[in-house]
Amino acid sequence: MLGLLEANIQRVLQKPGFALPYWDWSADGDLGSPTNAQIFTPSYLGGDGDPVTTGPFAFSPADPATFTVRIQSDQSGMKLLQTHRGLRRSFAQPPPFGWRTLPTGAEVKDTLAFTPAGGNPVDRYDVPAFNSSSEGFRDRLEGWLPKDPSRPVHMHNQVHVWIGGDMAPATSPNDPVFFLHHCNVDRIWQGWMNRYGRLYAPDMSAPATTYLGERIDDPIVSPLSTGTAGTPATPRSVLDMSAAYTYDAVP
Ligand SMILES: [Cu+2]
Repeated sequence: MLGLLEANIQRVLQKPGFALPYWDWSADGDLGSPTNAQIFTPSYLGGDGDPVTTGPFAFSPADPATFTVRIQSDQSGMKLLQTHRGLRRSFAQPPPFGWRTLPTGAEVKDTLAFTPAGGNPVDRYDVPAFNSSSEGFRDRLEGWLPKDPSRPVHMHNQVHVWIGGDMAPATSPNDPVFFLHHCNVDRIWQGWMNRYGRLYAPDMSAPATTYLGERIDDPIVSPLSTGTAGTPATPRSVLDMSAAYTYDAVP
């Protein structure tokens, strides 16, 4: 999905060299007070508020071209509703619905170094039942693990929750910072693959009744996802993106 967005921005700008930037949120987590991070100044993505009032995504009702949110999820996250309003952010809210800080560089290192005991090398990536309780790199990076009642989310999830507002529900791509966040998640994944290899699970032996669309050679379930030749992307086809892009630095 990030590649599709990047390709469309390249087309609209007529700049084939345009690349989505990543936001290394752990560098701001290391600041201790990430509310003051440069990325949230008016010259970059603006600050927080309901609505956001600074930066390029500020809401100004008198301006017909102002940035607006048009779709939001309901409380359950299961239903999409129409709306017409400014972008919402609410930095550093208290737990359990918010989080005071961003993940740190030390936590990125811990996530990369995490090695489950025993098993096959691929078990480092993910293990059955491939859900939010599966001990492996995927759940660590997504931020479902380690399970800790006093600190329910980590890493990727923690960034969504720290920003809050529109970054919290399933419609979080409403906030442009979403894309910079997810480019960084992919960058950390690249750092992990540099260490351990291009490992992925589940493979095709996992039952399609439960895992169709998630197995290594399944087409990724999205009407929009296409590979480079117009064929559906699969997890295997996106394990090595070096033909499309590389990073200036990986953790
Ligand atoms: Cu996310």
